Amino acid sequence: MTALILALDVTDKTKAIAIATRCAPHIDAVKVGYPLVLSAGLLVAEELADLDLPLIADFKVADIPNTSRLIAEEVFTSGYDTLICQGFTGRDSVTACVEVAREYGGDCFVVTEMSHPGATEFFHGGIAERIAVLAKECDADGIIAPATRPDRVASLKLLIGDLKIYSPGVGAQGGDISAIASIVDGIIIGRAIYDAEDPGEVALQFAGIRQ
Ligand code: OMP
Repeated sequence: MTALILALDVTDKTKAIAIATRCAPHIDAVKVGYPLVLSAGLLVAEELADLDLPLIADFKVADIPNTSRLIAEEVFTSGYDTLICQGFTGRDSVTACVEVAREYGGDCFVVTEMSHPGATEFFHGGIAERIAVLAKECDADGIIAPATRPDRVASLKLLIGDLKIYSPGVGAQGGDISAIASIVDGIIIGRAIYDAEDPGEVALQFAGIRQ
């Protein structure tokens, strides 16, 4: 079954935890990124641990190998299960993230092509394809690919063998879950759930559609 991943981009920690708690029965993982961590700290992971769901740290790490390694170590020692890094930084930086993930028994996902309109400016023209191949060669666990462009996800999928695909862009960015759910391993959804009047109910609805 395709995983439903809540993007918890909520900067009020109390509200974030309340939303995640309401959604927890209907989701398979929680993704935390800069919005929540910059307001609540990296150790918000400890407070989310009670949910008993995998925690994904979305820092889209994009630095030199040494800095990427240091960031990855902080992430995994703080209780996160998966790290998201950018792939355009090249083989050595991606390898640094994957190696740290392995050291801690975690996973590393590599962004191949982003979901927003501006992403076509630089990711198209063969770059996303090269990053997808790189992710596979670096032994990453999966790629991030855009639900806003299901045809692109299908193309990238042909290049990655058994690597997984997590796909953001459903809902607020215009992507349709039913167009993408059957070809990816996880759907990442933020605003459509956390901005809803009843986030738990909306998470339940998405959980029903993605099957
Ligand atoms: P919503 O647009 O609110 O559903 O949130 C999408 C989530 O996925 C946000 O946390 C984004 O930062 C993240 N994301 C994208 O939207 N597009 C990408 O290309 C990559 C990511 C990501 O790596 O998760």
